[in-house]
Amino acid sequence: MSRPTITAFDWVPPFARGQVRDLRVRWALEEVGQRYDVHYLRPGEQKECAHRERQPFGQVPTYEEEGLTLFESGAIVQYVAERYGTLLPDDPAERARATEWMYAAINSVEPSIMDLSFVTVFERDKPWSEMRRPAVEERVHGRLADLSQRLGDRIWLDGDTFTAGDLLMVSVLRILIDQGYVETYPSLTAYMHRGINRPAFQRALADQLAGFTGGTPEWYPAWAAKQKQGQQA
Ligand SMILES: N[C@@H](CCC(=O)N[C@@H](CS)C(=O)NCC(=O)O)C(=O)O
Repeated sequence: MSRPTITAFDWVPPFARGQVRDLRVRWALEEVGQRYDVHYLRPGEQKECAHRERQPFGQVPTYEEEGLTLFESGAIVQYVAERYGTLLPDDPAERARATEWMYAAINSVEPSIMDLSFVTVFERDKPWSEMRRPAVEERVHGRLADLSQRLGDRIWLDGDTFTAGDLLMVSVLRILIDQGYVETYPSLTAYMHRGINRPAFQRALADQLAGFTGGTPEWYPAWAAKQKQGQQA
């Protein structure tokens, strides 16, 4: 079988390095031991027609193998888990439980975390961001507290076995790493670090970081200066 190809960016701003969502796909492929190729996009290329054929919203990641093109990081991780085995249990009921954690990660936990990223990064210079921050932080803490409560003393979400549900949940929690949110919950912090200490994750992260070889786009210095102003205001 030929290797799958994923898409990733050849440049993102420094704060986003190690956070682009092709990382979860790379991690899943590393976990199952499948080598892959990367088709790098320069900034802006994601919105061109050729890439929108792969990803209707003009984003990364995508996944291609013979006769199949997929978008949405969660769907890709699920496909990799099902295709190659090892990241989802064979037993149908256990598999369904692991799958529910995949959806929980991207549907119940990630949205509030992304909301926080809009307030603290992407829309930091907007007048409404500081006003929204308390409510957004409260929602993030609500999710983290509930998740921490459910995790309890377990090693992984469903017990002793790492699954695609953990892979996505750790990926989502890690968006907040070292910002003091996850770190409020010791068991959740330990869980997140168990995930990111896995050799497969470390390989995936190193590969993503090594891929940022493109030149800085000319719009970036002005954008970064505006962001800095927003932070000082
Ligand atoms: N729900 C999508 C979100 C993908 C997404 O937000 N990708 C970002 C990078 S992490 C992107 O391509 N942003 C560039 C853009 O929207 O133009 C997924 O999980 O695959």
